[in-house]
Amino acid sequence: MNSSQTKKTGMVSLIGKTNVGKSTLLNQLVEQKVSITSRKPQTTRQRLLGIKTEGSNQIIYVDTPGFHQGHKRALNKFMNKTALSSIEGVDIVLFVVDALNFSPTDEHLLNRVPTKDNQVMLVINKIDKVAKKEKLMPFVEEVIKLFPFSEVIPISALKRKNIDILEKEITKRLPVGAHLYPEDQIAGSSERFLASEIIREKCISRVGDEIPYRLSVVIDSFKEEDKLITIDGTIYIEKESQKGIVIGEQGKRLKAIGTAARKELEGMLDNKVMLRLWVKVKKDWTNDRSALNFMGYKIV
Ligand SMILES: Nc1nc2c(ncn2[C@@H]2O[C@H](COP(=O)(O)OP(=O)(O)OP(=O)(O)O)[C@@H](O)[C@H]2O)c(=O)[nH]1
Ligand SMILES: [Mg+2]
Repeated sequence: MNSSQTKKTGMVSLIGKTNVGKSTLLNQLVEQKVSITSRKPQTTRQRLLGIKTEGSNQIIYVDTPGFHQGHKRALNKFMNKTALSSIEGVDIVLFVVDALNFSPTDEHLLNRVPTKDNQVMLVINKIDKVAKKEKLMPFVEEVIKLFPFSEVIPISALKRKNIDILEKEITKRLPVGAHLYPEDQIAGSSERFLASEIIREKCISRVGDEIPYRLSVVIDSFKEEDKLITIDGTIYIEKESQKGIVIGEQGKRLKAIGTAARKELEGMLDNKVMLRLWVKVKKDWTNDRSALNFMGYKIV
């Protein structure tokens, strides 16, 4: 048999409420960091791809912004729209929930998942946090009443538990088709975009709980020379008062953000990196469609 005839390729979307661990799971599935994560909600803002090719199988995972309710800014609408549109046209949907925590927001999103065409698996994440394991079964029984899931898989993305079982179930369901990406490609995003995300991740973990929602990073220039990559980036926030928070006393916080980002970028790019960061105000950008476009959140 011709080997091209036996090739299998599938698109697999990771869908779920914000903060359930979709990006952590994506990184585990492709065994590389392609999507930033944080303990704060609304971290992922765009649709991101992570690709895994093994032998004749290629799985293209789609990470999505976490679905959330109660926020009405243009950025929130963009994120929810992006999440919902990522359910369509894929071969498999992984509906990710936090173990023992199924809220009206999860149910609202589940009601938007079509029951035909897709194969939808229920992925119950963070089982490492469940002290009383006997509580898991009644939880599963309640959730599966709501939707004809093709499979239920309890996992811990953080502790890499049952990731192999999940992968096996996905592989079983891959349709026959030509591969869409070269076999050594893992991230769907450009290095430039990944750099902006890594800087944003370092900001998120170093500022309070509100600023992450109001902060975005734009790469102004990304220059590759023989032994050095020079990256200029701007951290945008919405108000003058937020500027001081990002910069910190005597510039200490910005320096810490820059150092942490540079170290990770050097590992990712396998090169020496010079990173220069600026902080600027773009008034009310999260609620301004043209500013969102400028930040790379393309509203079509
Ligand atoms: N205990 C535990 N924590 C986890 C697990 N998976 C993810 N987390 C944590 O949950 C938090 C959110 O993880 P993310 O991967 O950023 O979640 P997300 O669903 O991508 O979030 P959004 O992009 O905001 O929708 C982080 O602090 C993770 O370390 C897990 O299996 N167990
Ligand atoms: Mg995420």
